[in-house]
Amino acid sequence: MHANSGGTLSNSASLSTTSADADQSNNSATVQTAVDNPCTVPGVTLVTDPTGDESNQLQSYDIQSFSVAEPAGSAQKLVFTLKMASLSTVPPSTTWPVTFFYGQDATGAPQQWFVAMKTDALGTVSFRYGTGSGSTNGSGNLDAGSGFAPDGTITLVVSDSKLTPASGGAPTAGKSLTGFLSRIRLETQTGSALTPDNAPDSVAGTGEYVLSGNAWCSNAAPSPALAATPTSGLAPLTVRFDGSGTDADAGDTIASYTFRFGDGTPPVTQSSPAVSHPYSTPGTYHATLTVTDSRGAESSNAAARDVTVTAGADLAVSSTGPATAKSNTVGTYTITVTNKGPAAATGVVATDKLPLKAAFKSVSVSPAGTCTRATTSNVTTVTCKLNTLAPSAMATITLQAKLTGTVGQVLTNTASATEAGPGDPNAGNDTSSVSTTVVR
Ligand SMILES: [Ca+2]
Ligand SMILES: [Ca+2]
Ligand SMILES: [Ca+2]
Ligand SMILES: [Ca+2]
Repeated sequence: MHANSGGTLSNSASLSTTSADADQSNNSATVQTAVDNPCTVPGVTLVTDPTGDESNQLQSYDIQSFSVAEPAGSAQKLVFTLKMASLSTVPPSTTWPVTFFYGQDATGAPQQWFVAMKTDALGTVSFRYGTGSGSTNGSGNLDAGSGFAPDGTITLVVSDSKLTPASGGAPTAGKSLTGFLSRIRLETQTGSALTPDNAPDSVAGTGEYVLSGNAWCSNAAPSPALAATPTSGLAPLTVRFDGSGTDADAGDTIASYTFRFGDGTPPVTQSSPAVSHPYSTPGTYHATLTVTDSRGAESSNAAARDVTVTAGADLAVSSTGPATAKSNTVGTYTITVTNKGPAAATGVVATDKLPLKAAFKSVSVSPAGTCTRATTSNVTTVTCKLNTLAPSAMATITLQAKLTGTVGQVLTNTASATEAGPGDPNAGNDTSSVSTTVVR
């Protein structure tokens, strides 16, 4: 489990049955897991230890706990916090270490390391690191920021690079430190020491810490990206918005996407990156996307797309004609083309395909229009230019043709309309047919 905000995670399981269950009080269980935050000192608690278990009854030797953190920043470093009962007095000739294993030594054996506060015989305080258990003075000084406080808090800051073993390279994100142990060491004479308190008491190293890397704790705000398809069209226009190009940054995911459509409708916040939104009214809309990443950072800017919705002109065609006709009689078809708007339609053309073998007789248009006709393979097509139709305007075409056929044959006349602009948002009403049955 990995979290950069401390707290408690709950996992609940429950069961149910379709048959009778007399006692439902024992059908669920919850496990709570405390989550330490490696980003904020003291960070992840590695070991806790009883109070008052130090052999010499001095609070300066009484370990309470120790922890590790990797605070946000570009510098790769570990911050250990060793909490003693008190350090209101700081005794001389003492080592307060945290030891652990990382990498391998020159023989291939696990490499033990220590980070420690030390006092010499005069009580001078130093902060040191090195290989081994802390019985030596080690390799060098710990980093700036190391120190102690009278309340017993010892802070030990070590650059990851100082923990470079003979084999394995310095610790980096994803690698583990293991076998944590602290044995307070009171030098009594050269080569021997008392260890008044140990944590764990068993003096067996314990635990594992997987490095997050300090950069992980420096959570960058996510950068939203928004695609829109289409970005223009006739009303009503349904636009699909897609934020899946959003960059959460390394090791992070996007927890929520908030879409604002720019048309006064409520924002939509969801965990998935795509949403479709209908625009019913012509206009230009500024749609935006903001996001929140899985570590709680909100985008500092919004990704945006402008959507242009234009008014269309919905032409509707209807037609009437004889339901029945005797062969070699003249039938009359009435075709109406209505512009249901909302915009004016330009370049309107109505086309009427007469039944097979029907012989064209006459055509007229009200209020105005010019018609031509052509015959191919015994089918005559009449084409009428109706020019511009204002919203709600209607044109009526009256067509006469001599109908021929055998008794029982069904003759079909089909009328349709097109426009040059601005576009017809509804193709379903652009065509109309009439069937005529030939009778005796
Ligand atoms: Ca203790
Ligand atoms: Ca102890
Ligand atoms: Ca992020
Ligand atoms: Ca239409």
